[in-house]
Formats: sequence, C-alpha cells, structure tokens
Amino acid sequence: QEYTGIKLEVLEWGNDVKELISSTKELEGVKVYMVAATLRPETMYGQTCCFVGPKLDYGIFKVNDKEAYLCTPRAARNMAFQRIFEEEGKFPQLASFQGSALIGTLVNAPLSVHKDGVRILPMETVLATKGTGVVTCVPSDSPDDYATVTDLAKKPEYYKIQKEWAELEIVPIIKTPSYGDMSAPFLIKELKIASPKDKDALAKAKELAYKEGFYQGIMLIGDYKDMEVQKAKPLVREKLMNAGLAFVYNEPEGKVISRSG
Ligand code: ZZB
Repeated sequence: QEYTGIKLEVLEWGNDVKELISSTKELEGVKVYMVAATLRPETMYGQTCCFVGPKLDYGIFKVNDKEAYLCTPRAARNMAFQRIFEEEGKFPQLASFQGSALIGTLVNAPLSVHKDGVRILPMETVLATKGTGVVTCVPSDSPDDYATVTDLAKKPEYYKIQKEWAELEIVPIIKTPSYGDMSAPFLIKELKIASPKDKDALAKAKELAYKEGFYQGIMLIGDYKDMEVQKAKPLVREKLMNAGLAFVYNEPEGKVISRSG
C-alpha cells in the first residue's frame, strides 16, 4: 500500500507531554511533525482535527538536526528502510509516550481551511498495525472520522477534551452525484450508523465513499476546484510534496491488516 505521509507540525504541546518535551535536550530547536498516513491527499482542505489511538505507543524519531517525526515505532522502522531518515536503517528515538498524552496538542494541518491549527484527539479504532498510527480527520469525506467527531462532541468530559476541539467547522470538499457535497454525513445517516463502534456498517460506508469519491467526485475547493478527483488527487499530492509538507510512505506487503478482514 502506498500512502502519502502528511506532516502536521506541532505548534503547541498538550499539557500531558509538555514537560517531557521541554526536558528532552535533543529536541531543542527541532521541529516536530506528526506524520499522518492517508490515501486521500485531495481531502486535506477539510481536516478538522487529527487522531491518535489513546492506548497505543508513540515515539518521536530524529530525521536530521532540524526535524523529527512523531508516529508509532513500527512506522518509524519502516521509514528507516525507505530513506526517509538521515541514515538508512536507523531511527533514533528521542521520546516515547502513549497516545493519550498527546490529546489537546495543537498542530498545523497542511491545506486545511482551519489555519490556526487543529487539535489531537482520541480515536479508539486507530490500528497500530496500519500506517503511522496518526490519522488526520476529514469528517466531510471519511465516515469513520464523522462518527468519531460526533461521539467526541457528545461526551467531551468522558474523553477529557474541550468540546470545541471536536467541533471545528466541516466544509464541503468533494461533490458526488449519489451523496451530495458531503459523502460521510450522508452515508452515516443512510446506513443508520449510531456510533464509531458500528464496525461493519462503517467499513461498508468507507468502501462506498472511496468508490464514489474517486470515480465520480468533483473538487469544490482549492487550486483544483471543479476538477475531477481522479485528476486532482496526484496534483494535490505533488503540491504538498513540493512544499515539503508530505512524502511517500510505503506499507510493506503482508503486514497490512484491513479492518474489513
Ligand atoms: C484522510 C482521509 C480522508 C482518509 C478521507 C479516508 C477518507 P485503508 O483503505 O484501510 O488503507 N487510516 C490510516 N491509518 C489508519 C490506522 N492506523 N487506523 C485506522 N485508520 C487509519 O485506509 C486508509 C485510510 O484510513 C487513511 O486515509 C486514513 O484516513 C485511515 F476522506 O486519511 B484517510 C472513505 C475514506 N475517506
């Protein structure tokens, strides 16, 4: 599987990691980016937050003297063999913590309409075995993301978050003939999905949203507005890569576990 790794620069650390970060000497003057693995770079305009698995292990890994990436150790290891870090095969770990410690951290989401940054929030269904363990949230076009932000906004105390972190405006990114200008909320309603735990229905909704978005979608926003998604997708990806905000991340064959089984 070939993903695009999106670099979300950390603007302000959440309370639970702040001290650890400031007491880590090797991070002085180093920019840290959370790396989200996506198959849909064309939807980055609609990012409203970014998810980590609260119980998963994460680390900060040194790329070079100026940059470090935050992801699962498993993903860092894969990156080390894809010439993403300075020295092939090496992925020096500068810090480690659980995803829960990152909640509330403010990051810059490239291309997002939310220019002041978006928050790191918990998503129970993030898989440790896929991508980077960091999932950028596009609730207009990803049913999983829509179900999760809806749930987070319903129970902010339970999740120990500020309600408004889960309530950034959701804007239309892609129009399709079957699902209108926001596929995810449309499909959540259509398939009567009540919670992020509704696994089978969400897998179905994801598949439908992928197909319709890719084959029938038209961009509603950005440099490639009015263009077919099929054509715009590689162009948005290229634009992000040229700006140094994204890179190619490959998932080794055979290790991918799909949620639909
Ligand atoms: C932004 C985005 C916008 C995504 C969208 C999807 C959609 P796949 O096909 O199963 O490989 N993802 C990435 N890593 C994980 C993980 N570790 N655990 C759970 N979800 C993960 O799925 C790849 C997509 O699943 C990625 O692309 C990411 O969410 C999420 F509008 O990034 B995506 C209809 C889907 N729409």
